[in-house]
Amino acid sequence: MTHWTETAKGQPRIAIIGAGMSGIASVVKLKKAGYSELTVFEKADQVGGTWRANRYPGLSCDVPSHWYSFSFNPNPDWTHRYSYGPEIQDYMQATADKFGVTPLVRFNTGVSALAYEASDDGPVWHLTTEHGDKEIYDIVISATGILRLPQLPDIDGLDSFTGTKFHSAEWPEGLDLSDKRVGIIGTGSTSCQIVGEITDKVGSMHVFQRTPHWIAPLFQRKYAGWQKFFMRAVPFLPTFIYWLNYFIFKHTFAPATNGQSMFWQKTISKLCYKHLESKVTDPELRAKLTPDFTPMCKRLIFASDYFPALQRDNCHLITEGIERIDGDKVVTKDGTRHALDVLILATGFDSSAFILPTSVHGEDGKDLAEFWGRAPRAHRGVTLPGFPNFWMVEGPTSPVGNLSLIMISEHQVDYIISMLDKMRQTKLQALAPKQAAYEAYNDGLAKAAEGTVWVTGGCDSWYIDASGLPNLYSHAPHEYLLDMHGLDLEEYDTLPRVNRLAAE
Ligand code: N01
Repeated sequence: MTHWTETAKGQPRIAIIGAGMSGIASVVKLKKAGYSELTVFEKADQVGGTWRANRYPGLSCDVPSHWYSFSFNPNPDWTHRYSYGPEIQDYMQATADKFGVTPLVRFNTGVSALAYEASDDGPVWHLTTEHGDKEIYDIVISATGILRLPQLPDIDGLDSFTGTKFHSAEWPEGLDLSDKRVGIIGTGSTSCQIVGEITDKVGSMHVFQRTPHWIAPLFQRKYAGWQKFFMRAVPFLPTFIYWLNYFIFKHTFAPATNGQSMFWQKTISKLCYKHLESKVTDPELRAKLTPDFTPMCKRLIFASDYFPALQRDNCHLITEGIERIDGDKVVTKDGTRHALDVLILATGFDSSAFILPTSVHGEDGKDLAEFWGRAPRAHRGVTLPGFPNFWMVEGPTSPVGNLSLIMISEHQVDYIISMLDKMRQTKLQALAPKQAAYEAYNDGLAKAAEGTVWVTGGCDSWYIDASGLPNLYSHAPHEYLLDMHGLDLEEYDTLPRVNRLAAE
């Protein structure tokens, strides 16, 4: 069989795993670049990824709406400066429909295994679905997202809780919380959104805090009709706002986190201190809510309704630490037994999973889970040594602080397209980064990480993996965007075409 790079049409068979924001961006951009043999595998029955899965009350995005948008589908009709979850999910669905993504998606079809084979006809990936179907692809793009697998706390007796218990990402449909005694474990971004939204609607709210987090105010506002009118009427206004948000982030928040600007680190820190001081008047409560690490060390929370909710008469902040769960009670280390009807586990996600636990085997059977261990890395966040033609969107070290993940995904897809174009032009059959290039890239990130607030700030967070370093991009954000537009083939092994074609 002729390899796709040697045919006139030059169409690789591309499997994309996941129909969330990265999967949608992949399809739209690949189609635009002329790649049409696309199949998307989605384990659920809808597109949307994280915005489909998370349905908890108060779900919203703390990245501004006009920036948390696809560059190819600006939305003048966003109703709020920071969008709520259902509106983002509608936007994901509408984008997938408008750009012809939906018909390419195989819903309710998770991928259970991927195996690379360097056959005589050219390298291929064997893909096995959860239903046992086996298919062959030239290229596999993992677009499975980062925070996908719920992380449950290791608490004695958790399984035997006799009330209703669930992780925040598995919110039961139609759950009625009125008059209920509700407990929530965790005080990260998710918990703050839930607590801010439901406390005035429940019987009593019990917030179990292990570590206080810094919280900056969220300057939320609803867009007026005239603002939406201008967004629609003035060409490129949403695009201008998109880039303006990036510009502001690049010159304020980014240097505050990556250690390049003490001025911005102090300024944002002051904002957090002031928010706490002005919104929490009781000194005892304020002391309990004051972290002992530098703001932004853990992912900074943006929320304006959390502190007011905590100070309602029906809300209790519990800081004694959980000892065990006994029947319908959470027992804290001071011996107090907190009786609850509902227990919400807002305890975060496994941030080291990425595509795992899907079995992925590369060259010579190289096992991705073993290769990664608990500290996954990739070359430029996208490619992996020993895994030719297996590429990731939102792979390891992809997040650039609080930069819009949609923006990052789009640039990574551009990088993927540049690899495909190069393969087509030069008739390369497979690309995988050289081990040395991969190591040099990640050594550079590790070195830069030493000066970031994620490391120097004195906290533990989901950013930090088993390597003891953040699984984030630690240089300045514009460097990453530039990286994604400067494919350097010197960093890559071009296998195995070298052998086969050279022999011909
Ligand atoms: O999870 P988290 P999240 N006993 O890992 C606590 C994104 N997001 O779901 O701090 C007791 O931040 C844990 O305590 P500690 C965003 O990137 C974005 O809230 O480790 N407590 C912590 O308080 C965010 O960062 C938006 O001491 C336990 C909490 O659980 C990421 O998702 C909105 C415990 C987990 O916090 C994850 O946020 C929402 C235990 N055994 C989320 N185990 C946007 O707006 C854990 N905890 C875009």
